Amino acid sequence: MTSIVILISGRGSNMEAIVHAAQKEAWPAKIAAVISNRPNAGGLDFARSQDIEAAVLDHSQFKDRASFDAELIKLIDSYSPDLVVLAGFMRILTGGFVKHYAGRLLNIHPSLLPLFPGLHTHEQALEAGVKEHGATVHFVTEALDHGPMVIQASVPVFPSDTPDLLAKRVLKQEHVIYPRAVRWFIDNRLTISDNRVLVSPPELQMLTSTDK
Ligand code: NHR
Ligand code: GAR
Repeated sequence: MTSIVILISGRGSNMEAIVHAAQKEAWPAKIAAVISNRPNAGGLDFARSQDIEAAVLDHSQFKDRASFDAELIKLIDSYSPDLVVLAGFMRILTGGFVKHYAGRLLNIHPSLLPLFPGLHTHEQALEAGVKEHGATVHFVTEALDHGPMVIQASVPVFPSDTPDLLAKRVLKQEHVIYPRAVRWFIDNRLTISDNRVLVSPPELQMLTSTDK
């Protein structure tokens, strides 16, 4: 049984997609806890409704990033996870934290990395005038949004798009690729070699959506 801890900051729809996939496909995994750095994150209620332990560690109560991360490690490790999943978690993590979970820490970023790291990716994409955009699941390393990529999904960008419309189109694909990536991890199908992630047996690591 793989033990998973999911970190959120808000709505938690990616967390929900993972929980639903785990139930539907009867994963040999247990979501041991959902932890939010924001006390009022909507995703906490969903976790509780599924009888998943929901915990809060409010970053604003800590004097610096290092002390928050140290306490977060303690809290996460009390659930002995094999995998830690960042699902809309909005705090940059220190090198110490990232090292502690090396090879077992995943994030989903709403862009086709290495394009548009950081925040406000949909605005960045519209500003740049790209004709496709998307999302990336990657292993987390200290360099923000630069870890080895597990799977990506692309969506078209239309002239009539707004950041909100584009975000919705991307989010729908996030809910496809994040559960898939976590499932690959659970099934021991991922290896990192030379900063690249291989899936074995091979499967497409790039999905192309043509949704409006
Ligand atoms: N930490 C490390 N070391 N490496 C990564 O790749 C990380 C990470 C922490 C979070 C998610 C990431 C994203 O997918 C992530 C990847 C937050 C910020 C940010 O600037 C940037 C990227 C990501 C998450 N956060 C502000 C901060 O000062 C706070 C913003 C807020 O609270 O709204 O931490 O995009
Ligand atoms: C998602 O689009 C996720 O990719 C993005 O925030 C949204 C969270 O939605 N993550 C980041 O921007 C990380 N900086 P959710 O809470 O409904 O999963």
